[in-house]
Amino acid sequence: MYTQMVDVEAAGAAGEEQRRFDEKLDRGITIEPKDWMPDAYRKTLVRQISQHAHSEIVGMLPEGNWITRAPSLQRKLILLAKVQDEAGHGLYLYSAAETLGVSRDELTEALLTGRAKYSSIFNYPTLTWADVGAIGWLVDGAAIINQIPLTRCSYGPYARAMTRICKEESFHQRQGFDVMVKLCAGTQEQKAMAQDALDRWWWPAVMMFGPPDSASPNSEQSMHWKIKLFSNDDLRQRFIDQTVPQADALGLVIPDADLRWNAERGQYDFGAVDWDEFYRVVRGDGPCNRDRLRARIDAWEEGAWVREAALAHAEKRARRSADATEAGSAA
Ligand code: BYC
Repeated sequence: MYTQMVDVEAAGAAGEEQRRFDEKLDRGITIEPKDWMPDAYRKTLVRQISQHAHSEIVGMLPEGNWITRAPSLQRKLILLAKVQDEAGHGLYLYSAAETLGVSRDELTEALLTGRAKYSSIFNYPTLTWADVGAIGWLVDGAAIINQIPLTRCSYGPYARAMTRICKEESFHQRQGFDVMVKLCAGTQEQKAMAQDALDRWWWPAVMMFGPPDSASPNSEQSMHWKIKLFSNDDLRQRFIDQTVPQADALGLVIPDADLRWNAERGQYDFGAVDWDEFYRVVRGDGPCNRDRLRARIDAWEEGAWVREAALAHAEKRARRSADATEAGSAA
């Protein structure tokens, strides 16, 4: 009898919390770390934000491959700055995930043991300098389209991290486009290199937005919670509509025979995406999955002494400051 009464009360309290949470979502008030939130909302955010953080960190690798081979000092400086920005994005995002009660070590372990996902796009190789241009233009272009709505997502720390990230992403995209402009205005060989990079990066960039809405298990709930504001297919269409005129301006051909303007819809129609390839890459069987993971594991292992030294230093400072406080209060 008593137990039952307690249950009803608890359910009533939870119902009240849920009602306040729903009201905040309705009124566009952000949810903050100490606010009550449904467990599933918290879990979804940890999943998405950590996958996003891992993508930034793994995303440093394909372009990092070209830092030592950039064609000029200026290009090298720009690329260094971009890759450093990506490390910073990873850090903002890991910090946002930590506000949900997971530790950085747990997240890192999930990445290094292959349990966590990261964006499929970073499992493709960067074979020529033009790939650096194509990544900035297409991959960062796709990232901006996906991430601008996230600046208005319902979870405050994620939304605020995204505001800062998006500002830097727009610089990244412009640097990529600028590389493509230069190559396309160069020799025939340079232009062919730019076309080859577009041929290889186009479809993986189209896939970045995730599976079609009809096969996206998380979309409906995430849109209800206002984590996602637009569906995968809507954002994919936006990316294609924005990018086709840019390819035209460069004088490059998008590798899709079915791509054409649909005046009735006011959007481009495009060909079938090879979703088998997408799932293969997401499952770990892309051209570079093993290399990417190996590089992250090596970096983690080689960085162990830095983490140990930083921890020892922090402990020493904490001990000294505690000793000083004790001495002060004894005096
Ligand atoms: N790759 O139900 P869905 C960057 C997974 S960083 C791998 O639609 P959701 C940059 C998905 O996780 C770019 N996996 O999921 C960095 C889910 O698996 P689980 C990263 C993918 O979450 C450096 C399953 O498929 N951007 O731009 O509702 C240099 C079903 O999908 C992918 C972000 O992370 C994929 N492409 O929607 C340059 C943005 N797509 O977890 C550039 C934030 C889907 O159920 N994330 N999956 O096992 C998002 O906006 C959403 O998480 C997604 C997927 C649109 C990506």
